[in-house]
Amino acid sequence: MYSGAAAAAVGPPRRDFISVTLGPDEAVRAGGYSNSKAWRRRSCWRKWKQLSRLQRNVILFLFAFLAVCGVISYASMGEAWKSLTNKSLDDQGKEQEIPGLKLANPAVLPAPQKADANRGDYPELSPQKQPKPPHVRRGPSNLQIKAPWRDTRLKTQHSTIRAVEKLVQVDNEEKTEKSIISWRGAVIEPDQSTEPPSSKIKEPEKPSSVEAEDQKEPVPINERQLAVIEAFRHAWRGYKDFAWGHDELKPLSRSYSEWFGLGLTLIDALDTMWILGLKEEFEEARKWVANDLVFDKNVDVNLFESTIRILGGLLSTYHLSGDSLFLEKAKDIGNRLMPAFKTPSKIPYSDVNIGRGTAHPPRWTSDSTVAEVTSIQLEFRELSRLTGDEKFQKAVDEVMKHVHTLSGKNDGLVPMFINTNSGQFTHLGVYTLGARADSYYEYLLKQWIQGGKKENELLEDYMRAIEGVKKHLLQRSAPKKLTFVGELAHGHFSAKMDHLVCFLPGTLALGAHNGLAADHMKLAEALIETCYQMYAQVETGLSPEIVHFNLHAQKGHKDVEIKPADRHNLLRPETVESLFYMYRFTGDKKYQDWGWEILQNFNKYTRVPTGGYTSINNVQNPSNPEPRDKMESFFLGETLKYMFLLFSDDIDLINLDKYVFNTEAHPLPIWVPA
Ligand code: DMJ
Repeated sequence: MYSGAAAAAVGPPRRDFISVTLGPDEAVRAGGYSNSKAWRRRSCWRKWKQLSRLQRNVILFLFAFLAVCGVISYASMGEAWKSLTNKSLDDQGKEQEIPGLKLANPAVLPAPQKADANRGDYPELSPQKQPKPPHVRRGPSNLQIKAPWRDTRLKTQHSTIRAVEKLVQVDNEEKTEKSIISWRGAVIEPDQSTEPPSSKIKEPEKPSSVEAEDQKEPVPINERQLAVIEAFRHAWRGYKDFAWGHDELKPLSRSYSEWFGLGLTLIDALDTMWILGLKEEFEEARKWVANDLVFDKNVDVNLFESTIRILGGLLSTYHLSGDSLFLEKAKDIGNRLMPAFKTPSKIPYSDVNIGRGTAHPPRWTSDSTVAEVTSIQLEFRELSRLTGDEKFQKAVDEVMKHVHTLSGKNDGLVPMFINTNSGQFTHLGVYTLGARADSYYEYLLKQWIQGGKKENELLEDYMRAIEGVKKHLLQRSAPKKLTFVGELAHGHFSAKMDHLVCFLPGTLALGAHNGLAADHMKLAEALIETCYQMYAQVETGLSPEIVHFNLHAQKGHKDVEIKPADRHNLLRPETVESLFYMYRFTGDKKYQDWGWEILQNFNKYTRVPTGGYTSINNVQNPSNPEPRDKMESFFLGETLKYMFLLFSDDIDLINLDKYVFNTEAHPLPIWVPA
């Protein structure tokens, strides 16, 4: 190899060689070799200078040409690389493609390192790191309901109302955490599920409409619903301030009364808070249930009341929230109520000591009330389905089977009492759809619906009973010709109707919705008009406990007469309950308007400024309705819940093809939803 250094050492090869002063490395050069960069640069420059102008130009041209070629080929290689990459991604997509099913999102494969880096930067977005409170377990997926306040349209309205603020908050939360299915402090992940522990008992199937329903636009909360929320919060404030953890609020004396000593109002109100979207209140109440609700108490409770309010309330709250705390508590109270069934006839006693595990009838009799022993079935059957323990369902089914076979009915109408020793009806000959018999009829239909419309005996008994009502108890009043349900006592018709009977239009409508005779709906329409008139014809616009209808027109008399002993109002739910069903099934706005009037009258005559609502003694005296100083737990459990649902246009807010309400307005799942 030739080098300038070597040439310099051996003598000038070219004619214009110029001798130069050597630098510090002469000694090396004298020895022959140096690899210093400066030396190499200088040597190259000398060589370049030695070239002719032509040679230099040719070389420069070649360099320029190569540079241009390089740029062009780089650009075209980039394109080729890109299309190659895309092609391979497309190919990956095709591999995943199933005939007839198009991938919603084309495969995009970010550089793995980058993805990892992202996870590191934003740990809260990492799916593995979703916070998961330990108490939360999700109920059956088909039974989760959405919070009713999701709609973003509400963001601009009613900014002063906290319910709406919550709505916005929750809506925002949902935007960031897509895996959350439900709200309320409970982060619920789609992969969590609560399986009934045993398959011995029927399980609900996932309704096919669930996915579609999940994608529906949420229905905004309207003004009337907001008014219900406001009323609830006012009632709750009174309870919280003066009766927290006790059974009922006494809003005037700002204290409380105890019945079972089990926080009845709080438990009855749990699922209402859920449905109304009152997150904070719900969480507070949940804490009380977790820390303070103890059933191991030496206390006598009424089997029916504690089943429909406590067991029913806990079960429905479990289904809505998916929070296993409520199921655990439901199991506890369910087990403690079981001694009631240890009777000679298996017809349960009315009272149970839940601490001691003993049961007994009332002191004065060994009879139980027919409505009571036949209106605990929805709850105990559901408890069996959830726990896999058949004993609950067996006990209550036995009661129904027994009552099915009993003599003493009148065209399907049952007497009011049943003896726990003999298992026979007592006090024969008196038939009513009011107190002591009412929910027997309601639960015939609802059990049939709950069980997937298969239990024919229940349907038979229900259909026969409605025929009995038509035959023996229906009459028309004067002057307005209102259809009403009276009573029959030893062959004598009485034009007396309890407000309690106003559950019937709703139940009839529910039956018609489930395919029963169309004339049931006609009857429902007539009866709900009557129930409304029981409010509208009264001075305060609130119904008394009992009315008597005029059968003959008399000058200056309305259809509705009220006896002094019956003119109290306990904030009962039955009429608004039926209004809710009627509106759901007909869409006729007049039912909402009637309910709205009732709510306004509750606000006018029963609202206590310091918190809470009170029962009143005299619905006929607007200037002094005589407050009774008691807020029944069903005002929060039922009345306000049905009001809220009545004013809603969202049929999926407790969809009646998926849920059946117990007689205390606690929704329980239909096992085989339509
Ligand atoms: C509630 O406890 C229940 O609705 C029951 O069936 C009847 N009485 C009250 C409400 O009025």
